[in-house]
Amino acid sequence: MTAAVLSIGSNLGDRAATLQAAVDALRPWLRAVSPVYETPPWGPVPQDPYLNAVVLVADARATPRDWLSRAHAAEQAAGRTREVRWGPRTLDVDVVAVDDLVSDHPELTLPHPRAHERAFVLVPWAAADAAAVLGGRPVADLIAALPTGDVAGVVRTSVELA
Ligand code: PH2
Ligand code: MG
Ligand code: MG
Repeated sequence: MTAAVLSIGSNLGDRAATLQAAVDALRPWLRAVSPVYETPPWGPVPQDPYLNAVVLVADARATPRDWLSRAHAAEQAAGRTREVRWGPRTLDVDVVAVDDLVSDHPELTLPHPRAHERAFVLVPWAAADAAAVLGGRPVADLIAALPTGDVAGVVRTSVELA
C-alpha cells in the first residue's frame, strides 16, 4: 500500500474548475481533499495568485513512479499549459510525499525538496490531515517555523472541491 500527498495549483484560466478536473482525474485513488486556498505566487516569476489544495491518495499497488505518472496524467486531463519554469500555469500537480519514502532519484525527489518551506503546500496538507508528518517532523511544527507572513498569505476560500 502506498499513500501519496499531491499538491495541486492553478493560476491561469478558471482556477477552481481546473483544480476540480485534477481531483476528478485522481478519483480512483482519492482519500481526502483539503480546502482550497488563495496563495501569493512563490518564486522568481511575477504572476497572478494561485489557488492551491492538497489531495491525499492511496493505492495498494502503486509505486512512486506510478504516482508521478498519475500526477502528469491529471495535468494532461485538465489541459495543462505552462510556458515558463516556475511561471504561470493552468495546472501543476506535484508529488509531495509517498508514504515516508526518501529518494533522490533525478525524476522524483522524495519528499519534495521544497515542500517543508512552502506554506501553500503545508497549510492545506495540515487541514486535510492534522497528524501529517514530513521528513520526520509534524507538518504543524513546520508551519509554526515559517515566517508568519507566509502563513497569513495563504487564505482559505469558499471554493469546494467535490
Ligand atoms: N507553483 C509554482 C510557482 N509558484 N506559487 C504558489 N503560491 N503556488 C504554487 O502552486 C506555485 C507557486 C510552480 O510549481
Ligand atoms: Mg510545482
Ligand atoms: Mg510540477
